Order: sequence, then structure tokens, then C-alpha cells
Amino acid sequence: MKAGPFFRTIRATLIVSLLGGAACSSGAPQLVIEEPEAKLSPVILGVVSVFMKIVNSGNGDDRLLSARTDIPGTLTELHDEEDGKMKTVTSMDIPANSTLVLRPGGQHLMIFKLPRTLQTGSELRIVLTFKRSGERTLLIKLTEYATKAPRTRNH
Ligand SMILES: [Cu+2]
Repeated sequence: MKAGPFFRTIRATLIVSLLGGAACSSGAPQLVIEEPEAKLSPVILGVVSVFMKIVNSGNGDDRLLSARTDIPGTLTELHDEEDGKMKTVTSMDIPANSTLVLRPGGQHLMIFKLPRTLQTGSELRIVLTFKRSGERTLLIKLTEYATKAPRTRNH
């Protein structure tokens, strides 16, 4: 049986939609930011480490491209830690249906050159820029970096 032009069109449409599905994660990312924390460095004045969970419950990937504060002159970097050493990274991936955890000893944000008048309890506005979800603004209260309590050993 010879397929007519009508069936040829249907087959072409099917192939196109199959390719489209394989080429990218078709859905949209759905981001929710949980437990944001901004901790003042106990060592260097004007430096703050930022931690949070970025939950992507959508069917599409996203990527954190940059972060900034609304205070002029500050510098915000994306950091990762390897063998106890921090390094700057250009972006952080948040695949579909996954959670990016920014935590001490792992990926985190770091803000430099903050005014020294900022202290525990001050609020810091941070703007995150995502590749697909655009900008998200967070208002985070500065807290003290918890110093490790000396551990007592029990026998
Ligand atoms: Cu860092």
C-alpha cells in the first residue's frame, strides 16, 4: 500500500516531535528556595558566606549563573570547595527534579567587601540570576558563623 501525502505528513510530524523530546528536557524548571542563611565570617571583616537549598521540582533543568547584593561595591562569587580549598565556579547546575544544596564545605556563595557596619541581625538583599527562571530576590538576616564547640570525648 502506498502512503498518500496525508500519511507522509503525519509521519514527518511524529519524527519531529520525537527529536524535539530527545534534544532537551522539555518541561520548565520550578524553583523554590529554602532555608537561606547568611553567615558573617569569624575571620575576615566584611565577608559573608551564603547557604540555602534550591529545590527544582519542575521537569526542566536550570542553572544558577550569578548572584549579587543591592549594596554598591560588594562582590558576590559562586564557590565550590575541593580538598578543603575554595575555588570560584562560573555556574551551578540544578537539574530537573533535584535539589542544589549550598552548604559549608561544599558549593556556596561568598560576598566580599561588605560595609563593616553590617552585623548580626542586619538584613541583606541578594539577587540570584538563573538561566531559565530569571531573577529571584532573597532577604536574609545575617547570623554569626557557628564556631565549632570543643568536643569532649566520652569513654
Ligand atoms: Cu567561599
